[in-house]
Amino acid sequence: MPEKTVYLSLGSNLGEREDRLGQAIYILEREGVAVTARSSVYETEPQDVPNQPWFLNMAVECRTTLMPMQLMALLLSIEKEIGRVRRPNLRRGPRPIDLDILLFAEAIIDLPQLKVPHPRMLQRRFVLEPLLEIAPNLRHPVTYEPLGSYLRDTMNQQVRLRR
Ligand code: GSY
Repeated sequence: MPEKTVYLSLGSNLGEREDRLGQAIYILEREGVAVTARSSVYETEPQDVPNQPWFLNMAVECRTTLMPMQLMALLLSIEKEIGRVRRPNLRRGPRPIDLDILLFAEAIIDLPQLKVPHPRMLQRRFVLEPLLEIAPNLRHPVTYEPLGSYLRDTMNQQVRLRR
């Protein structure tokens, strides 16, 4: 498969959160995925599941020859590798690392195991803010709207740059 540009969201709300983001990037590169841009790290209010610690989130741009399902399998294996190393018995609590495919070139994928663009990315400030930092001109492959136009509706969600 020819090389494609993909965007990933990284999040952690357990333990040494910043180390885990760095570890995920290290493993991506170790496995042959070139990380070509990385956003700042943001401290973000938990969405979906309340009453859990705040997350650190960031976005990365990558170049890869993997197929979408292969990339997803790699992300799952990285989640396992990081989770297993640091907290073998904490399976249902907050996750040490979460890795999501946001965009895979211009692809639109609607499989039970994988949906791209990420179905909730437009409602999540913790995704949009880091993503727009590294790729301010991206458009959504389904709506063709600039991604920046979705940010306004997420401004009630708290996000701050980590210093
Ligand atoms: O979907 C990724 C896991 N996740 C997050 C996250 O990464 N950041 C914030 N702020 N809230 C979240 N809720 C879930 S689930």
